[in-house]
Amino acid sequence: MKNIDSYTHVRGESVYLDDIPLQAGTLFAALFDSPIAHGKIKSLNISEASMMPEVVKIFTTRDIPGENQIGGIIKDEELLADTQVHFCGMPVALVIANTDAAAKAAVKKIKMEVESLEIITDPRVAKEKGELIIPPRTFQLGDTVSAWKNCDYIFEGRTETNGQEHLYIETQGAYVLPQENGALKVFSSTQGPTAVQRTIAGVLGIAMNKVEVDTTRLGGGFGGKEDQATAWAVLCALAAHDLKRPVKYSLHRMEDMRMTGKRHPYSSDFKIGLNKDLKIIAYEATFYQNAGAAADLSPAVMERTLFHCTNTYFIPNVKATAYSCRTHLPPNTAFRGFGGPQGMFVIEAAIAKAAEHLKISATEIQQKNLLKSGDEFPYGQLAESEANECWNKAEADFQISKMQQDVADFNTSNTLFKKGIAVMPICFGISFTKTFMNQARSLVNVYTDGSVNISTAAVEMGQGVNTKMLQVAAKIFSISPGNIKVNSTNTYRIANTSPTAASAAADLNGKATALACEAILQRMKQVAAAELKTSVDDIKIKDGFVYSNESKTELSWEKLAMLTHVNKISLSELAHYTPPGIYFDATIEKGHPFSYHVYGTSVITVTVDCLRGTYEIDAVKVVHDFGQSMNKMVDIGQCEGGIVQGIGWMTMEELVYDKEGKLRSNALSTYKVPDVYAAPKEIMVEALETQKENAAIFQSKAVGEPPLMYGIGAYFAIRNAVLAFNPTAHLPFDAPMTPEKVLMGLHAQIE
Ligand code: MTE
Ligand code: LUZ
Ligand code: MOS
Repeated sequence: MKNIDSYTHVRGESVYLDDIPLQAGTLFAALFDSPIAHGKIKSLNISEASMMPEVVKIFTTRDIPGENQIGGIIKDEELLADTQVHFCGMPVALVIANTDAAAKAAVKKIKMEVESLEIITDPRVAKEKGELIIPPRTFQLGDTVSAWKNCDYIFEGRTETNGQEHLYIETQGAYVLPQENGALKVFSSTQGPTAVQRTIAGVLGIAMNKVEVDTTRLGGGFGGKEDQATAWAVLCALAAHDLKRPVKYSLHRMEDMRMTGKRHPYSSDFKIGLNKDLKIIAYEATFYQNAGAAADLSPAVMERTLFHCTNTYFIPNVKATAYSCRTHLPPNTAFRGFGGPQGMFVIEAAIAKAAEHLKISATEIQQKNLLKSGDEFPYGQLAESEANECWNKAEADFQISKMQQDVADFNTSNTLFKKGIAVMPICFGISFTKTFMNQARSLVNVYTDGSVNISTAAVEMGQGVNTKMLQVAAKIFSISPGNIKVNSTNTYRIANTSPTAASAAADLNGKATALACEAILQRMKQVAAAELKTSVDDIKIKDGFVYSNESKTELSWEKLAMLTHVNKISLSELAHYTPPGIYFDATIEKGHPFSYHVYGTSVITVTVDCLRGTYEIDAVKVVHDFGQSMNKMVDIGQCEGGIVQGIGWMTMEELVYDKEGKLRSNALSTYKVPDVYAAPKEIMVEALETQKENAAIFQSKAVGEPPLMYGIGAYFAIRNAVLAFNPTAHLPFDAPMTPEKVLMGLHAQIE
């Protein structure tokens, strides 16, 4: 089934936040944000700005009726700076004007004097100074201290992974309409409508039941709107509540890049020990997460780094410690993979280092240590592994060894161009690691004409979740998809929602939708049985008609809907779903946090131009564990997008903050994302054929985040190509592997 949005997307008819027709009297917002990363506010002068034509009001902390607080996990983030600024881009004053241009012009007239305080941008420095968001956490399995003795080889090293700009096509924004009795209707481009609702209530000091948040779809979120869509909606709500007029704020791209947090940069240390058979005996890692100036989702992101620190390998002795370090960057946030990719890069770097010193291919170490079913993760859960199945199918379908030989042959006969190859096996846990967040509700209404309306907590952001919700209802009711509509996500229809995140939206909301549909179907079957004078067990609905004892009747789905209503039986159901069997005890850091894991193996080949330092990604070939995909087009689209996004993070997207904490890569002229030319020449995604049971909706495993991590292979493929040119190249494990770094690496020697 095609993505149900494809028709309106192609025709430009899909409605995003900026497409909502404006009510008469709508006001526009703009922010004065801090130009300095850390300091005491000495004075804030808004008088000249207030006198500007068309300016209606300028809001500062003094105008906040409730709490000046937007922190989700920890209440450590002010909406508007009060006495201090903590990062460049921190909101300080909100200008409301009759036009967008007037609001922006007035911002330029605001003057702030700041007494500078020390600026920290490096997470290791923050850790040394005791600037931690939460106490450190350690995951442990076996005993590394005694295991080192049994290792024949031990390698140590350090890695850096940089942040990543989300670059959703639709920037952040919100539009708030005041309603009667002090209520607000909020249109927000958010992955988390409930977080927006709760935070508006807190900042305004009103009850959550007065805040209706509605989200039709996002032009991409990628985690950047899980938490960080909230501030803009709250600012609009603050003004709309006060002025009793509609208020809109849709960020300019440069404002968005400057003011919002990104994927967390990490600096990490590793120590890996292997025996003669290349079994990894012990692994230690220390992660320094650059959280930025406030917690945001950093504690949860840090936790997932620990969960994924051994990627898809079984290592009997592990000790991994993570620090969430407070710096003066914008608070960093969720980004596809949520700390997992950062953890996985480090173990892959450790394996690469071992392989390079042992003069073997990293694939030998990787393959020997893949998880088997029953192996224990460092957090206590036992694997139901597809790691070997994916690797073996990749070997069978793509002939990895032959590909490696072809690369070696090419490299012997070419001097200025070198090819590189790397294999990247992945394993990603599905569930929110905060166990209570794994719940969802779905409201299904069947109308008397047989048409169906579904509301869930899932937010459509291009990942196709609405299409999947529709498929669930179409399959259970056995009616035409054309008879079903999926509603916008709305906190008045579905309350207390988890954000659409953790790749879990289709599972959680799909299973809730399935429960709701089954309950309605059961009632309708009872009505049909009474009407046809047979037992419920003999009734089936197939392709829009009631079947009695396997034979088609005159009773259509539409007639049955009306008949059910006339019998005073409800055609609506609100169902609640929470996955069974997951728990985690943070006091011992053990449990069964994930419903299941998604596995896969990618093989990446690249060609490096050794004169220029430029490179091309030749091919990415993947065997991916879909379970049994309920929508191949959507799921392969998720793989392709994730792969390219992962390659971008690892190779070309270079986030640059200077020592003053100012973002230098603050526009698309200085921040390069993969375009169609930089994307791999070939992407091939093969499904691992398996009929095994799993906990996913219709056995169709979550697919949103895992494919991003295939992109990590691009880093190591390029590294291998550089080493083929210059075996003593100086190449620290410092991602992204930009053409500049490749060029320096190609021609520099290890000191
Ligand atoms: N795909 C598109 N097109 N746009 C997005 O913003 N976000 C990703 C992924 N795929 C995203 C996307 C992220 S970060 C997540 S967590 C999942 O989609 C969320 O949706 P799901 O739970 O329905 O997979
Ligand atoms: N968000 C979250 C996530 O709040 N908890 C998670 O475990 C998670 N995992 C991946 C992506 N977003
Ligand atoms: Mo995705 S990082 O869970 O929004």
